[in-house]
Amino acid sequence: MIANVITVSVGLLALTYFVIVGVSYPVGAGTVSNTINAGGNGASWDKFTPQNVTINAGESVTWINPMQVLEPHTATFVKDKEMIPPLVAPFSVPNNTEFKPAISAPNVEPTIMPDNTNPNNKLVITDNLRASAPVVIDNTKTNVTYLQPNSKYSFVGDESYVNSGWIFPMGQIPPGAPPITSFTVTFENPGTYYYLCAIHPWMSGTVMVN
Ligand SMILES: [Cu+2]
Repeated sequence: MIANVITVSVGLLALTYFVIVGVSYPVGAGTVSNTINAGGNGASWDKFTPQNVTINAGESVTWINPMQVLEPHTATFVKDKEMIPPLVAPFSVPNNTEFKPAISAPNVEPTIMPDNTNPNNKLVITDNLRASAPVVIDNTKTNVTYLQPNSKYSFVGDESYVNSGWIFPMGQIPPGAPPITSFTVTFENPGTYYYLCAIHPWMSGTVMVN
C-alpha cells in the first residue's frame, strides 16, 4: 500500500514537473501526431483519428486507411466551397459519340441524358478524376497538377485544392483503381489547414501548423 502511494505520488510529481516546466505543446489545440487514420473500424469508420493535430512548420503528416473492409477515404483540402469536388459529373459530347464497354463484364452501361442546352449534344455522366486522383490546383484555380499515387506533397498554403485521391486499406485495392494507400503532406508554412473526405464530406479534420 505504501509502495503504491509512493508510486502515485512520484507519478503526480513527475506530471506536475512536465506541466510546469516541460512543456511547449499548446494545450487543447490538438494531438501531436504525424499519422492520421482516415476512417477506422467500428464507430470510427467515418472519422479522421486524431481529428485535429498540431505540428510545426516543415513537418509532415501521413494519412492512411486502417479499415478492414474496402471503403476508401480521401484527405481533401479546399480553399472554398466551390472547390469541393463532386464524385461524378456530366460532360457534354456530340450525339453521335458511342460508348463501348472496355471490360468484359456484361452488366455495364454509361448514364446518358439529353443536353438541354444543345440539341446536337448529349450528356454522359462520368466519375470525377479530381475527386478520386491525387491532384493539386494552384491559387489561380487554373493550373492542375496530378500527382503519383502515394505522393509526398509540400503544401505551401495558398493552394486552392490539394487532394490525396482515394486512399484504400492496405492490400485491398480494387482491380483497375490507382494503388493509393497513403498520402503525405509536408506543411511548409504556419496556419490552420481544414480538410474533409471527398467521399464522406461530413468527415473533417484540421492540421494546425505552428
Ligand atoms: Cu471518407
